[in-house]
Amino acid sequence: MAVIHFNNPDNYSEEINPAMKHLKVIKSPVEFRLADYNLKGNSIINQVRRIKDLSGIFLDEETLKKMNAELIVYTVQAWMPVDESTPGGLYFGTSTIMPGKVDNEYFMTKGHFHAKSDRAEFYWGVQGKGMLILMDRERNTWAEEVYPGSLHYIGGEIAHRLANIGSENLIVGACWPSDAGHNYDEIATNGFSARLLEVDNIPVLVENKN
Ligand code: PAN
Ligand code: ZN
Repeated sequence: MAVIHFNNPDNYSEEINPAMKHLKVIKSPVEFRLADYNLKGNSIINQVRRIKDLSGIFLDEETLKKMNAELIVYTVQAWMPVDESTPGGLYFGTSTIMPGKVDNEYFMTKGHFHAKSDRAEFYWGVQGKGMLILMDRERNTWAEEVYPGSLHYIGGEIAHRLANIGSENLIVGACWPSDAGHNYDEIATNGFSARLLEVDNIPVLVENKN
């Protein structure tokens, strides 16, 4: 019989034979702490993306090169309770995008299609002000406003990227299928067909000529 690994948010860890859970009341191994919007638990994956990791993403490469290479642009926390490529499983994550700009382009995530490209995803706004930039396979690009409580269904075959348009950290929750994977190459090569730029103090989607 399979043995599952059980870790609770206080770093408590033990192995429980599933049959032994009968009638037990236990804590989930992971907690989304509402006090600071941190994912707490033993199995959380933490990713950090700095200025130095984001060459080729922003329009103004020259300005990017002059910025502090170590400056954090965004972080991701994820709970991946099953192996990648497991059909039918789910992952939970939070993305935190810092306030800032490269010239007049808001700090944003790399953006991607899913590798299994028909896999959908939910995003929801937790804190701050942002835009979810979306692009279909015909390269039509549009954006949805992100704010605390906003809910976003990202269909399969839709590339997605988050930008922070406010002055505090933008925090966004996400839930996606464990077998979705990430295809970054297509966006790295062709970009989105529009960029979110600050024009006269407001965010505007501007056709990407590159
Ligand atoms: C999110 C993203 C996260 C970071 O969890 O992975 O916002 O963006 P990039 O992956 O484009 O750097 C998600 O969409 N997962 O599928
Ligand atoms: Zn995704």
